[in-house]
Amino acid sequence: MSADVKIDAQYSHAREQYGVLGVDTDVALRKLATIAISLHCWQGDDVTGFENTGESLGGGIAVTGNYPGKARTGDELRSDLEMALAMIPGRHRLNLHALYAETGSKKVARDELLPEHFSRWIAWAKERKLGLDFNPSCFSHPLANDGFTLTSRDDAKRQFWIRHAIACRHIGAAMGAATGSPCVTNVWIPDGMKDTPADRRGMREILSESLDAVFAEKIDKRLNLDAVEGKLFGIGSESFVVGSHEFYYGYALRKDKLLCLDAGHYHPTESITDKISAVLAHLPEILLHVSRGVRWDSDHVVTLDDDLLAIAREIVVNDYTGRVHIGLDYFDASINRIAAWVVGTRAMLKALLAALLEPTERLRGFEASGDFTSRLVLQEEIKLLPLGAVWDMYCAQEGTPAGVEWWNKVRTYEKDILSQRK
Ligand code: RNT
Ligand code: ZN
Repeated sequence: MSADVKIDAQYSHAREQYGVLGVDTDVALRKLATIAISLHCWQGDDVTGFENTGESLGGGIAVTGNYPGKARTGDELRSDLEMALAMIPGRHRLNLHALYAETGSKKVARDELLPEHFSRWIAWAKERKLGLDFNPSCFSHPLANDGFTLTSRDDAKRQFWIRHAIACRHIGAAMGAATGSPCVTNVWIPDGMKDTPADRRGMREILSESLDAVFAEKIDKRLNLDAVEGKLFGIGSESFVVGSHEFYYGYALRKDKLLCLDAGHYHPTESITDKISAVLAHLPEILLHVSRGVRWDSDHVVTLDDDLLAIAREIVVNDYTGRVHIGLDYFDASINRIAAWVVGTRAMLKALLAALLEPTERLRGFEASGDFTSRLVLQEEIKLLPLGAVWDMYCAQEGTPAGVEWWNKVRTYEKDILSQRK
C-alpha cells in the first residue's frame, strides 16, 4: 500500500469512529487550518539576536546546550525558519524580538529602532503571507545588567527603556500595516529581586508609571495590540518580580491590554489551563506563551503532554480561537534548533486537533444532567481514538510530511547547511 492510500484508508476508518460520537473530522480539519501559531524566532539562535555587542543572555532566562549550527544572521535565521515552516502544516506567524533588528554596519541604539530596521523581516513575511508579532528586548544590554529596566530607580535608564518600548509599539504597528494583520507587541521585563524586597509597593508604582508612559500614545488596534507578560520568578529574581501575574492582570483590565499567560511563569504545579476562561471572563483577548517548564521555568520544547492538551482544549471548546493569540516560547540549544520549532509547533497543532475532535456536546450534556460517571467514562474512552490518522490526513492535505519523514528532511538540511556554520 502506498503512503497516500494508507493515509486515506486510515482516515476514513477514523472518520467513522469519530462519527459515531457525533464528531465530524472534516469540519475539525477545516477549523484547524484557520488557527495560526506564532513561532518565536529566538529558538533559532538561543535568544542571541544580531546586535553583536558580545553581551550574554541576561534577564534571568537561560539557554543550555551547544548543538552546532545556530543561525548567526538574518538570512540564516530566515532560511532555517523556512525549513521549519515547510514541515509544519497550516499558515502561521513569526514572533520577533527587537534584538533581531538588521541595521547593517550601523549600530542603532534600542531606543532609536525604527520599522526600517526590520524591513527585511517585513518583506520576507509579506512574501510568505506570514503575520508578524513583536517584543521589546529589555535584557542582554548594559543598561539592563543590574536587573532593572522599566522599574529602574535611575531615571535615565528607566527613560531609555520607556523609549525602547514606545519604539517597539511603532515597529509593531508598521508590521501590522504591512502584513494586514494586527501585530501583538508583548512587553516582558525581567525586573525583580534575588532577595526579600523592602519596598514592593514602590517598585510596582514605578512600573505602573512607566507602563502608562509606554502606552500613552493610542495606536490603532487593527495595526498593533499591546500585551503584558507577568511571571513569578527568574534567575536572580527568585524572591520578587515586579511584573507579577496579579499586577499585569489588573493593569490589563484597567488599561484595556492583552494579558500574556506564559505556561512556565507560575508555581510548578500551577497550569495556565484554568486561567484562560477565568481571565477571558473579563478581558477581550489574551496572548499565550506556550512553553514547558520542567521543575522550573526551564523553557523546554513543547510536547504533546497533558498540560498542552488541556490548554488547547480550553481554547477550542470554549470557542476562544478568535480571542486567544497562541505564541510559543521556549529555547533549547541541546538539539537541532529547527527540529525544536517543528516538534513544538506540531505538538501545539496536534493538541488543538485533539480538542477539535472532542465530543464536547456529549460531555457537557452529561455534566449538565449531573451524570459525572458518564462524563468520566467518555473522557477516558476518547483518549484512545485515532487522532493520529486524522493528523496524518491534515499533513497530507497541507502538503507536509506526515510522520517522522520531516526529520529526515531537516537532517539533510543539517548536513548540507547547518554543518557549514562554524
Ligand atoms: C521570559 C519570558 C519572555 C521571554 C522571551 C524571550 O521569562 O517568558 O517571554 O522568554 O521574550
Ligand atoms: Zn514568555
